[in-house]
Amino acid sequence: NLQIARPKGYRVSWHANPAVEPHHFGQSHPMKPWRLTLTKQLVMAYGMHHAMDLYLARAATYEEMADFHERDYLDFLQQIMPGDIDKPEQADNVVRFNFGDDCPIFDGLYSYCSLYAGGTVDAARKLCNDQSDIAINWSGGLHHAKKAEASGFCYVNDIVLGTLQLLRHHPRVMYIDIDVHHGDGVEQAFWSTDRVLTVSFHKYDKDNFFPGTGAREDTGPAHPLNPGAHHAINVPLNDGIDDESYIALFKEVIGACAIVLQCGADSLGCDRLGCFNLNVRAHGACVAYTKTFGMPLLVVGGGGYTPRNVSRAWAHETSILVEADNIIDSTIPDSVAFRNHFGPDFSLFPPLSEMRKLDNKNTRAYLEGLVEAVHEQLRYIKG
Ligand code: V1S
Ligand code: CA
Ligand code: ZN
Repeated sequence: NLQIARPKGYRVSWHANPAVEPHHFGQSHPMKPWRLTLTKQLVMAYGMHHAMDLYLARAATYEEMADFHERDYLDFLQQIMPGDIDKPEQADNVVRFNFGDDCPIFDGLYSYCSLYAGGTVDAARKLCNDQSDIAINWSGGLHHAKKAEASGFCYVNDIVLGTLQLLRHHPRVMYIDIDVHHGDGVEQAFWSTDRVLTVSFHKYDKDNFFPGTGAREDTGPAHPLNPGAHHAINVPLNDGIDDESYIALFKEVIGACAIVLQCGADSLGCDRLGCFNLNVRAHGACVAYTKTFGMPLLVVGGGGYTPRNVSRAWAHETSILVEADNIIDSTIPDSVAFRNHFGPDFSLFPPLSEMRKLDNKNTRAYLEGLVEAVHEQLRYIKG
């Protein structure tokens, strides 16, 4: 078994609770918490757990979640049971809080939410107490949840809760979102403050791709007296964006001072819901670039609907964060549990961009226009 030396430069912490993993959204639902089991198995088979401090995540308390969420909503989340959804007395709240096919009510829902949220709050606190430099919670990253509304497989917005913790110690936080979907819940939560700069890269098609928000011109409330003006950066993309143009775009847009990085793996090629064409290494290159800033870094998961590739990406990204990416073998270890999921190639880096070739509908001129527009916007912020 490979022994990985603890990185000298950075202290990396891993925040997880295995009780998140057995939850089921339903047979046909694309969100599979089991992908976290697969990720953990890969990370352990590579021996990366030796290079991190491992913490069992606590459940976030009701009061912690009420830092962002309305109590009415949390009360509903806490008491609703799977059989209740069709009860007439619950109908108003089910509609008001947006439960249904995307956000089903399943067994243990409140426990699932409080555990993934607790992981991100714990991770943020470790950074604030200077007990960690890079804190990872792959079960978090649920960026669509609103103050009093579930949305897009997300119920509690752990990213907002983690960011609120960071704001207690850091004057400013930068939020970067490489999930294929727009990070609307985080953007909306910090829409009116200049202390959080949100940046989301996503597929944008107002009428045909969830959630339909995140146009380039949506940059924060326009009023000159509002401090949040210009503090939302949206990078709307078309289908099939490839490694080279995505990495170049990411580097052009992201400057210094990154803190919260959402690593939704549905921007990989061959994702069940996503429509980009990225390989595991390119997704990881965005993580590696963000790490070069040397700022305290909170890393969370997010989307990702082809579990074998989600776990490949998040294991690879863990190796980048613990500085073991040059040491580990690209062949998946024989010892990994569920190894059959990684066949026939058993590689950490299968050629995803070749396996379901999508036309790259992002022309060079379109991407250059995006970079220019973002740089123009940043001039307002850098002041
Ligand atoms: N794309 C997509 C998609 N697929 C589903 C879905 C499919 C089968 C099911 F049994 C249940 C749901 N829902 C959607 C999207 C939501 C995507 C959320 C992404 C989350 C994240 O990766 O960003 C972060 C974890 N919902 C929709 O497109 C809405 C509908 C418009 C179509 C699907 N039906 C089920 C609801 C309404
Ligand atoms: Ca995104
Ligand atoms: Zn997504």
